Amino acid sequence: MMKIWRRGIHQFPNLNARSVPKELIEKGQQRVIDASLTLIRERAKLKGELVRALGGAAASSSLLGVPLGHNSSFLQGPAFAPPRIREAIWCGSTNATTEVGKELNDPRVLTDVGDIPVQEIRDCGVEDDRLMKIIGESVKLVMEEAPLRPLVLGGDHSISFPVVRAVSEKLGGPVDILHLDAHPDIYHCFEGNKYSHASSFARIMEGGYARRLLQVGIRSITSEGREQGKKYGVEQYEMRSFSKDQHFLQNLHLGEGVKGVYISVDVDCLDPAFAPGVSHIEPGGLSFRDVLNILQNLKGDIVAADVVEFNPQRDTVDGMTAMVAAKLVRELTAKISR
Ligand SMILES: [Mn+2]
Repeated sequence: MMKIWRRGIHQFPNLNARSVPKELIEKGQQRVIDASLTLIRERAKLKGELVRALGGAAASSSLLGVPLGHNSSFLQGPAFAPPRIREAIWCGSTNATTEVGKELNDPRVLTDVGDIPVQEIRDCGVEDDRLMKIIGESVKLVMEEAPLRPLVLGGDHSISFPVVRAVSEKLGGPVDILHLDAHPDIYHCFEGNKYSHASSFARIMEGGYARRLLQVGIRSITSEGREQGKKYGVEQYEMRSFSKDQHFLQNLHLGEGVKGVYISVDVDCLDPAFAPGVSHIEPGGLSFRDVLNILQNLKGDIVAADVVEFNPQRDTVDGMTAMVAAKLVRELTAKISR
């Protein structure tokens, strides 16, 4: 009975779509896409005007949520992460000052342009080729409003590809990427999906959007992951040799001679003891302080960043991982804004 019912609801969209003329569907999709971009454009404009009116900011973090989970190979919970992260940033259990003394209440340090309506766009049948372009366009709309710089809330890791592509296209050249993750996410194609969250860095490297890619925290890597890493000249720092690499990684200087530095933080770079609310529990990871040491000591112009793969459906009842993801966002904010 349950099986028939499930099959039933999934067939409804197809049945309905068949009775609607193709042109009408395309027109409807375009209207939804235009409305979505208008939403981001106007919000970015509003926040940009505010920050410029206050004056004095050369670079300013602006949150952009990308609630997308369908390119995950396992669980789709990261689609629900952006509102949970915002809630934890402002929950009041801690103050609004970052460790290095930046005030998050100051719009010149942090603003928020809201979420891309990913679900609404997908509901009208828009496929991933187009959805990825819409995500990229949204990132560019934020970058239009200097001094705003996008701090993207995922979402599964597939979103890093369109975000990095947009950043590189907008700045007119490649960036250096610091990628913290248990996994290299560099399969040429995972389970038939070129946009898989396990393939985002293959797309980034083949597109030439990064000069250097440093992957830190790696402890779940297949032979394909290593071969792909070699093919693209990726600097893969595995956890098994972290004690040896630690000093180097906690004193990085990136982005010179390119357009800047992009930081991508998969929450599962952390040991599950620190962040249990992720889809892929992978023991033997970084401590929260390891990550902060890497981020806080990094020298370079951070042009954009993302925090991805927090899965609220796997979090503890008190939302511990939401707080962890929020603190990563807070400290990245401090890193970007000046
Ligand atoms: Mn990962």
